[in-house]
Amino acid sequence: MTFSQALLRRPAATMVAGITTAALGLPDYQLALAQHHQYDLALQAAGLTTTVLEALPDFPDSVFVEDCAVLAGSLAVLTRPGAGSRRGEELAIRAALEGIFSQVLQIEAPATLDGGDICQIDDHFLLGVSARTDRAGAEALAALLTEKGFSSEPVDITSWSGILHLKSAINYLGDGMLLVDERLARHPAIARYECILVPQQEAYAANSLRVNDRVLVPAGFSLTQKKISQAGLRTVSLNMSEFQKLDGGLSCLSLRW
Ligand code: CIR
Repeated sequence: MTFSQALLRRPAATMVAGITTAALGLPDYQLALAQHHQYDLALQAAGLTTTVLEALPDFPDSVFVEDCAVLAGSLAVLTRPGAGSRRGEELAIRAALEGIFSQVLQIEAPATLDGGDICQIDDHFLLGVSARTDRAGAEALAALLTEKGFSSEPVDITSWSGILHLKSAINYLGDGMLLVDERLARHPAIARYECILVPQQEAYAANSLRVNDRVLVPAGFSLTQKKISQAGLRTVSLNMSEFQKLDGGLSCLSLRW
């Protein structure tokens, strides 16, 4: 898939109050701003035009825009985030998508869905069912995707402890290759692809991001970076420490199309 655009949101100073399960301490806001800027530049270097929306101080986790929408061709689906404190972020992104996508639909209450649970593999979507995305949310999205000619299947991750979203553990690298947390490699929805396994001590790096001719990899995960390079893909490493403190990874910081 070739990407030409990305939508980001500037971190808010309130991000220090974001939801987290990581015991890595509070994020340093100034460092987060600098890392966010480097991320923006990395997308631009990969050929994307980026739009950075204003910070939303009322929503500490709003920098993780990926969770607010799912993009599929000319369709944008606003999500209904599973965490109560994040509900409303999706409405703040609507205007930015309406000018671009011919159809902007919405996951309706009481279903919940986070974009981080949705992994697109060419014309097929894996729909993570998690603590954030419920079955009704996955089914509602599946129905909208079917109408647009995409196939999908649910992947229940509720029994996999320590994995927030499906894409915390599985990301598509293009050319039929999945980057997968090694603990999940045997899942039937995953095992049918060529998998690059991420060792458990580098689990955070399973959220690396293919953008056009390169893969963005979080800095400090050399085993995973080497495996991706050995698969013939160019890697670019980015420091993500302040977002990792909030359980957020490279894919979470943008919507791409
Ligand atoms: C949250 O718990 O919702 C945020 N602190 C992190 C969201 C990360 N988003 C993603 O994986 N797509």
